[in-house]
Amino acid sequence: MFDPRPLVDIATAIGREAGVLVQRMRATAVVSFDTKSTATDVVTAADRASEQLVRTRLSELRPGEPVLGEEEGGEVVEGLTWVVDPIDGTVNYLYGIPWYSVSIAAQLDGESVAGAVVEPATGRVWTAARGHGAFLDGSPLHVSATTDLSLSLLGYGFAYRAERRQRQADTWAAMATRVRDLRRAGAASLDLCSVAAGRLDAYAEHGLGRWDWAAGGLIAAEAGAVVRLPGSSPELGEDATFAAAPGIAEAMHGALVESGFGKV
Ligand code: LIP
Repeated sequence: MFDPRPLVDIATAIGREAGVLVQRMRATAVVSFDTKSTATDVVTAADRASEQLVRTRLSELRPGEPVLGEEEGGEVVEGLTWVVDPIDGTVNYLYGIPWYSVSIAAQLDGESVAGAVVEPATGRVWTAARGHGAFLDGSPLHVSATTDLSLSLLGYGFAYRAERRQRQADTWAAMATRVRDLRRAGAASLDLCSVAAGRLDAYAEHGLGRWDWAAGGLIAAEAGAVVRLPGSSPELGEDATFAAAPGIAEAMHGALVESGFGKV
């Protein structure tokens, strides 16, 4: 019987090493950056250094297994693939906002079976192995018990392209009167972990990379969340990521659709 838990240990150990590196780079040098899809879509030297470290360590500990990373690319193949976001929440990192992560997941035939989301700024580590629960620093995680949409806290995000951001803003404006409040924290992996911990009751965003949701989506699901990954919920949009506490998942899904979320 396949046991994914040793893969969590590897993701955690390497994620911690990469976390130390990006913290040191943040503390000792001006954060240099380039841009990618738009002027606001940045990549720092630390993103690149972190991914290089993760790739090197995976080649040592898991020789021959493919890696898909945000900065150097790759592809998901049959069998095991490591999926890496070297710094998730790069804009937060650039501004010195301590809400970013190193996210490492192991996927089997494209489905996450193990994941670790490391918070370099605090040392906290979120983990999950498929079928074995989700944890924050070893303590079990459970989603919130909320059942009232109007009292729920909804996390969300924006794309980098301005024309899509306006449509997304219209959706969030429509949702603002249907939930308790909204939060835009800037790191998808940690937004998904926040749902797992009951710090958010739901989270939704379009346009994430596999590396953004690969570990956090598993952690949220293993903590009891209803999780819809890109391609699984056409009503929310082909590139939508959705996670919600089960008590409000259906109502939140419906409110998002009514607010135009599926058409942004
Ligand atoms: C970020 C996500 C965030 C999203 C940003 C960006 P990155 O990932 O974590 O949720 O809103 O646009 O995609 O680029 O920092 O790895």
